[in-house]
Amino acid sequence: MLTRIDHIGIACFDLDATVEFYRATYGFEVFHSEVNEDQGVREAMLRINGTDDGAASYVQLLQPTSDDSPVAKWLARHGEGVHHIAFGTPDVDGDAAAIRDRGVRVVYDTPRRGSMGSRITFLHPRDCHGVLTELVTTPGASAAGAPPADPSDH
Ligand code: V0V
Ligand code: CO
Repeated sequence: MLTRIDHIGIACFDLDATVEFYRATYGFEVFHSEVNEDQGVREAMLRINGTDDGAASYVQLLQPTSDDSPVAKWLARHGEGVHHIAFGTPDVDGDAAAIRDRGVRVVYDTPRRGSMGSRITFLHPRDCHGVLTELVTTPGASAAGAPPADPSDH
């Protein structure tokens, strides 16, 4: 099941200015950034810490790329702020199916492509006490814990 917080997604109007705020205020650097046209976002992942399954926790800053995207709709209604929380799991397909069986609406029939080649799906906020909730499986993350260090590193 869900093993950790993968990221907190934050909607912003100006990605570069928001990245600079996080850098100047907290010292967080951009670990990865990409445009995801399917999701209608330009995003930056700020890496906060490593975790024991070999993945990490991030702040995900999101600027919409189109006016009809979920993040644009959210910004128009609420302004900037926390948009979603994402839990990490080694098995997004299995967990989404199990959660759907408990009566929570899962937004996609099949997980879609997320940041850094991950597979993601979302749970409807109206079924989750007002929180848009994402499930994410990071490629290479392991249910059994982090893989042993590569001996060639020594
Ligand atoms: C909408 N609602 C939210 C919300 N967005 N509540 C809490 N947090 C949010 N972020 C509420 C809204 O207040 C309404 O509540 C209701 O849901 C319907 O809202 P709507 O504006 O009419 O929106 P819909 O129905 O068109 O779409 C809502 C859903 C949509 C959740 C289906 O936002 C969606 O598909 N989200 C998943 C995709 C996404 O958000 N992508 C951007 C992040 P009332 O008024 O009815 O009570 S991309 C990402 O995270 C990536 C790439 C990654 O992590 O790798
Ligand atoms: Co996300």
